[in-house]
Amino acid sequence: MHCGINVQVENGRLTKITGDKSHPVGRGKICPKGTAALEMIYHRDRILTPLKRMQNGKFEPIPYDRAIAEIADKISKIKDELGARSVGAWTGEALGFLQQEEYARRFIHALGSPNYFSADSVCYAARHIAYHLVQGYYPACEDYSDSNVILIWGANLDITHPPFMQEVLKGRQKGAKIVVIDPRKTKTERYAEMAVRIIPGTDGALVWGLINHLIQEDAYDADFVRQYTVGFDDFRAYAKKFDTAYVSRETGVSIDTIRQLAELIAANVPGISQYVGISLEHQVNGVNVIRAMVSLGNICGSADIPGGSPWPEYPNVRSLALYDHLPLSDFQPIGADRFPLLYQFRKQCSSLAAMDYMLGKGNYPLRGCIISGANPVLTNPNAAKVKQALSSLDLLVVKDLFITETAKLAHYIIPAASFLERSELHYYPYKHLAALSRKVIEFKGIRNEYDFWKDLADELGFGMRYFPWPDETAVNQWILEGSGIDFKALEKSTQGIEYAPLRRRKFESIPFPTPSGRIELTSDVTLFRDLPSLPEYIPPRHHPCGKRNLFLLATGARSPFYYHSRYRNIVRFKRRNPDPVVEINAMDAERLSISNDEKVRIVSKTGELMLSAKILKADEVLPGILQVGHGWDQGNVNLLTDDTDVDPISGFPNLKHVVVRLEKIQPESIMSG
Ligand SMILES: Nc1nc2c(c(=O)[nH]1)N[C@H]1C(S)=C(S)[C@@H](COP(=O)(O)OP(=O)(O)OC[C@H]3O[C@@H](n4cnc5c(=O)[nH]c(N)nc54)[C@H](O)[C@@H]3O)O[C@H]1N2
Ligand SMILES: Nc1nc2c(c(=O)[nH]1)N[C@H]1C(S)=C(S)[C@@H](COP(=O)(O)OP(=O)(O)OC[C@H]3O[C@@H](n4cnc5c(=O)[nH]c(N)nc54)[C@H](O)[C@@H]3O)O[C@H]1N2
Ligand SMILES: [Mo]
Repeated sequence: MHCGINVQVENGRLTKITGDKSHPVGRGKICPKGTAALEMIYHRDRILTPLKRMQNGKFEPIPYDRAIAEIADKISKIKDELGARSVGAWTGEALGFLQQEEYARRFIHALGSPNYFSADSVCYAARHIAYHLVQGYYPACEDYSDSNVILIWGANLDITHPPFMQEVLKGRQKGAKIVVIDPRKTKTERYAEMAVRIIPGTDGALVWGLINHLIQEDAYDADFVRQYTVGFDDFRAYAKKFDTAYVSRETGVSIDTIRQLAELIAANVPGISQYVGISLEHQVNGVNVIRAMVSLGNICGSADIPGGSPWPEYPNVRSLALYDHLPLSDFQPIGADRFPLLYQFRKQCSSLAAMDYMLGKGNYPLRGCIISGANPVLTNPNAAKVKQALSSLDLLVVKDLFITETAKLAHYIIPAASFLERSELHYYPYKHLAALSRKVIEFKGIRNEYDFWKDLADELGFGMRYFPWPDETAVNQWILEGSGIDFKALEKSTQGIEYAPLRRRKFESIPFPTPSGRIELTSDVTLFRDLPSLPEYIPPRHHPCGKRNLFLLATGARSPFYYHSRYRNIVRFKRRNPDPVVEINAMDAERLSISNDEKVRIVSKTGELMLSAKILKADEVLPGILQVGHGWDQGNVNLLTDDTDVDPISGFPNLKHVVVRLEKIQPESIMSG
């Protein structure tokens, strides 16, 4: 979350990490994972030398230079035989979404391949597309501290985004009402005025119901809508379908609660802010549901006002990516045919489609892949297929701190440098701040991300042209050149530098950054193939909810101690959170005579998994819903998720309403009981 931290280094070794009270993000608070970075960085399992998988399947150490030479050689072979696009690069959540990922994008384009993948195929890109379609920007952190009502949709900010939660709590202190919409009780709910338990996958119906109420009651901001939006007539006509009775049937939320929520919003227009969590992206209707949510905020008139949804301005910095010079769009970026918006808006190839290309089911073969900072065997849907696809490659390189489930499939494992072993630029667009994090330690022989891509590029003969900078400091200076942000000042500043003053109500003087220059309640379909002009709600195909032993499985609710598959090797965390469990409502457990800690089997269309049951109180989760966290190597929930059940616009997988059967391990005991 880019929280400000202070690190103490003694004789070249980190000794302490504390929150930096002067830093505008986090203000000195850090989560358990912040201090645990020490244990992660000096962990005895950390890989300190490159490894090569031998014919007998065992990994042997190999000198770094030799590893780079062999990898470059294999890349060249694939390129000569099949073309550069048969090689891809993939970066994960551990590297963030700016500078570090741009090295990989730059490298793969310089090689001549359009195929860059990242965790973006399952995170963030869907909301990026949705927000940009409606208003042309993504606010990240809405102006919670000055809001009247804060709607938190399918997110657990208290655990997942502590800096944003601080803003929410500031708002609450000033009287803001917090509403949490979630099928389960969360830590964030402690602060909520209203907790709305919703059937996963049905948020779209609730949003439209709220929109309908606001319009029917004339409680929306009609002046703003008239002056600054397009498509309102169609939007209003469509909203009429969502009467309270229908919405209640669809979402499982009572008519009273829907009314109460609608009235709360109506009474507090325009000071409405929202947080749209990952759960919305992991629905098969994700982009459109989020478009509807963004539209709800906009008809309230909350765009770019204090207490609403700010329109951030970005610094005018240089991009390391080569899309302007080497677009390579004619080379069929993987997934761009099926999910053109994913490519158009985020320049992302679909990592789900990549698996098909690896398995020979794409338009051309993908035979080589370099993965850094990701662990897709545990984090991408349909884990069995991911494993099979990655194992089938001619070249798989994994750069990581540890031998992960993904690294085990690699031909070469390259040791990674952690975030404290690099220097990089950070931007906080909602605060208009730029900051520089410093390299504070070094492990002999371990190359950071920039050095690694540069080394490979040098070996392949395009280093001089595309990676000319001797080190990351030179890269940082180049990125900032001409931006007005002074590198020297940034180096000295611990709190970041404001790159532009915060301004509000910019739409009064400049058009919104959409094709029409207005908020687009409907999108111009001719621009976007396959996109309904209205953000329509398509009910998820199944509502089994508690019928016999059929359930909807939501996956991936975050734990405070883990970050996806990371930190599982931190002993004190493992002790508190030792095993994956399946959460189940007490009434369902009783109905199926399942007791706490009992091992049960979960079966989906894709696979099956045995886990211990954790029974939640009847009011802590809706009946008919199961929840399992992701990132466990033993008990990988992505064995159950389906890579073909996707949002047709973003290509994102359904990870939040997977239909499953729950079975007792000995079925005869159910029959006799
Ligand atoms: N500690 C920790 N923090 C993290 C991460 C981590 O792994 N660990 N990961 C980071 C990343 S990459 C991300 S993307 C964010 C995610 O952060 P958030 O968006 O806050 O996601 P979660 O914490 O998983 O919370 C999702 C909530 O949605 C609920 N939910 C499930 N299905 C539905 C549904 O259909 N509708 C609604 N309304 N709710 C639903 C779940 O019960 C759960 O409580 O967290 C980031 N922060
Ligand atoms: N079922 C289900 N699956 C999900 C989700 C869900 O909710 N449900 N959430 C999805 C989401 S939102 C996301 S963002 C993805 C995340 O998916 P991934 O990006 O695959 O995330 P991680 O498991 O955190 O993998 C990060 C890897 O990088 C390594 N690493 C740590 N620091 C560094 C570094 O500095 N350099 C390098 N090179 N490596 C480093 C870690 O050891 C770890 O192996 O998971 C997705 N998967
Ligand atoms: Mo994510």
